[in-house]
Amino acid sequence: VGPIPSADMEAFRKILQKANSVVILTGAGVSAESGVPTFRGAGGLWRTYSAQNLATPSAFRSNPSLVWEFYHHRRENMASKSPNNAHKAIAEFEHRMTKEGRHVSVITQNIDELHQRAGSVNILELHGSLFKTRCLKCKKVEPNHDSPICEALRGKGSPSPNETGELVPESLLPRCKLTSCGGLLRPHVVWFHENLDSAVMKKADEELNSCDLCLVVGTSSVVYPAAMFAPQVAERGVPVAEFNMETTPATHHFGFHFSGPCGELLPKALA
Ligand code: BJW
Ligand code: ZN
Repeated sequence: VGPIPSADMEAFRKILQKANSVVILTGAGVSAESGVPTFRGAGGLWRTYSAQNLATPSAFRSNPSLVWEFYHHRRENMASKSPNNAHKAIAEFEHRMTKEGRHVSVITQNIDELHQRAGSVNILELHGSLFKTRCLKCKKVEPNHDSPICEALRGKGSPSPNETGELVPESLLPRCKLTSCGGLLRPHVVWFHENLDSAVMKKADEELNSCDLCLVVGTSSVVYPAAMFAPQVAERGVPVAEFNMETTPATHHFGFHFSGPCGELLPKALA
């Protein structure tokens, strides 16, 4: 256990003003103020299931209909959600830094595309996207913002724990549009026990190894490998600042901890 991190915003801002390459690592907490539920907070269950139950290859193998209903619900839910002041502050910060010839990258665990919608450009999606599909047969990855993603899922996916809807037959779930293929599609997201995309991991490593300041925003820092990124940066002696409502198992690695909602903290920290 390291020393107690500082909450001195002026000291943080002095470092920020001199930084040339900044990594902003984000998690579900950055979207909480947009009304997107976090995984381990209130509202983190869908029906009676947690991410650990549904976000796995074995859940999809044994019940692709149930898993597609879960992702369909989350895709449809995003239509009424918008980027909040935290996403906006991050995007504006990147644009300002870029104009000054300095570098910012966002490494996000989120799959909701709210950073893109806020205007961030250098984004690495560690866990994929709600709005991409991957074909199990031909492996093709495609952007997909259709609502609903297929007719058979229209009106399905209610999160109510009492919901006992009929399963959708596999032939009516989202299918590959290549006529020669027609394979079953899956969400292009990273489930538990799956490896992260090696190209994305390589770019994330490059950003983490070359940054001279790191912000870690709204993540519980319990899911690997993302959980070790910011502690690794701190290990190199680079300043790391955590923005979270709570402390996390990683807090003691960091020089700064700012406690509160990131929609309020980041506009001040990055102004
Ligand atoms: C606010 C706020 C506000 C709220 N302002 N803050 C040791 C080493 C390596 C791996 C493992 C290991 N032990 C176990 C593993 C395996 C596993 C793992 O890490 N499990 C842990 C639970 C222990 N990891 C994996 O399986 C990974 N793959 C892997 O390791 O491959 C190698 C391997 C191969 C074969 C066998 C075994 C290993 C893959 C992990 C993929 C995670 N995928 C998910 C689902 C993505 C798709 C989907 O969304 O459905 O990603 S799980 C879920 O958790 C999602 C999130 O991105 C991820 C992280 O959650 P996050 O973002 O931190 O959210 P919360 O809810 O946890 O926290 C929110 C935070 O915000 C809280 O701190 C709040 O306080 C805060 N907050 N409001 C500021 N307004
Ligand atoms: Zn295909």
